[in-house]
Amino acid sequence: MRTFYFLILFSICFIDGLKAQEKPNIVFVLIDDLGWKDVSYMGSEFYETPHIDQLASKGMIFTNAYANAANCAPTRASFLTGQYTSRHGVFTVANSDRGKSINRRLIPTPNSETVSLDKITIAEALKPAGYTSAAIGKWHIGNSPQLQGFDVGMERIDLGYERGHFKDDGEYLTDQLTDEAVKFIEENKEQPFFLYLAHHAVHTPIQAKEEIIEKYVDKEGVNCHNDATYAAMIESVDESVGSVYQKLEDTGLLNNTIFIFFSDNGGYGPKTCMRPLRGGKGMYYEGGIREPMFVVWPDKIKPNSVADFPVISTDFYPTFLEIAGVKVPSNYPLDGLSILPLLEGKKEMKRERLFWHFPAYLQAYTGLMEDARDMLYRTRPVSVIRKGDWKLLMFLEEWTLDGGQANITSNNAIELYNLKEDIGESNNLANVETAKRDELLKDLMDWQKEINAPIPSEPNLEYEQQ
Ligand SMILES: [Ca+2]
Repeated sequence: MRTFYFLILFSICFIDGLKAQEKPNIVFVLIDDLGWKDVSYMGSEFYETPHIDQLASKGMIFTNAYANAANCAPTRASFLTGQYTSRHGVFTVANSDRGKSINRRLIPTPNSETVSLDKITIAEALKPAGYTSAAIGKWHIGNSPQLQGFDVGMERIDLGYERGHFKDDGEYLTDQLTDEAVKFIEENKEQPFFLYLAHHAVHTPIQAKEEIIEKYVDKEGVNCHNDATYAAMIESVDESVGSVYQKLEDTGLLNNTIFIFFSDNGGYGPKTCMRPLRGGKGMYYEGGIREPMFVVWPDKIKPNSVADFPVISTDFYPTFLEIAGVKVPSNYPLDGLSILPLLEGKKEMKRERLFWHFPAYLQAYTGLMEDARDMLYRTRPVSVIRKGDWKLLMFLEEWTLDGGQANITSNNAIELYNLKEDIGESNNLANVETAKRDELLKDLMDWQKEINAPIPSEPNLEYEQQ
């Protein structure tokens, strides 16, 4: 009889253990401002990223992966909430009226710097499935990770960093965040976890470890990839990715962990470039929003696979829920789609369109400004759609103030590109492919209405009266 009870007890524990193990761990590594070509597997001949390259070859590389915005906070807000910017109101970083007032034709939409606590973050949504979550590194959306459902929140200020990547004692932020991530994996290896490791690298200030910088000082630059300190910063990120992955291997968690590598916006124009893509951080051309991305999941994803289908950072939320076997929270709209079909080898998903909405201004800086629409701003208020190979940008100053649809052939409000033939967005087809233009424009305006996207319409008197 006693043996019988032991057997039952043993079975229950065993089945419970299995259940826990069945839920895959999720590791999401987000780099700050890393450009589309800022890793060697994407073609850079100057930056060296051996760990990242090796990992990318073990999984699936995404060639058309997008951030939800061209700068930091909105992409992070969209990743964590699963929603497009119009739903959470974090459109940009800090104020939306950047640059000189006399150069702005519209009063932009006010920006929210905080994601409301009403939102159900991905950490909150994973909780019912038994996940322990950690947000380590850059947060940037107000409140704290703990108030938004994370069990562990470790921001740079908690590690003694005010600004910059070095502490007085010489400690380097990328390394310390890596140590925290490794510690979290060790402490949580017995139950399913979600680790969101958000590096502050390679955001300004551009600072790196001397011994790594030295390696690049005499190395010959290749076009716009030539800054030794920036390269050294990237190499420290590469070491971090290697260490985290090594920890998963050492703890035996590798086969049951999905590992994602991503960046929050395009590379920083003064230090790097995304050629052949046009533009960089802050612009809504491809260089500002297309990201290096790969996913490794040893038992599920074929090594050396490639996905060309367009995906976006709001897709991670439903992907994680599907992986964890959790239902979408009720009455909570999600704008993304699970990419699991792509990870399983399908070439397409049931989605035709991606959207962006940026009712704000980002001032110019030196670097890549030759790619901008004008020299004063990286971007002015703009709304964007990608559909198939086509991409349309609707510039809201001209659209709102210069006659919209009625003057569409002359007001220069619309740019249309065929990304398949013109990945550098150099040939505006708005007045050539007019049927395609009207089709995408209608889709975009229908979406703006549906999602209640704020369209700035009030003219800026300071501009008008100059
Ligand atoms: Ca960023």
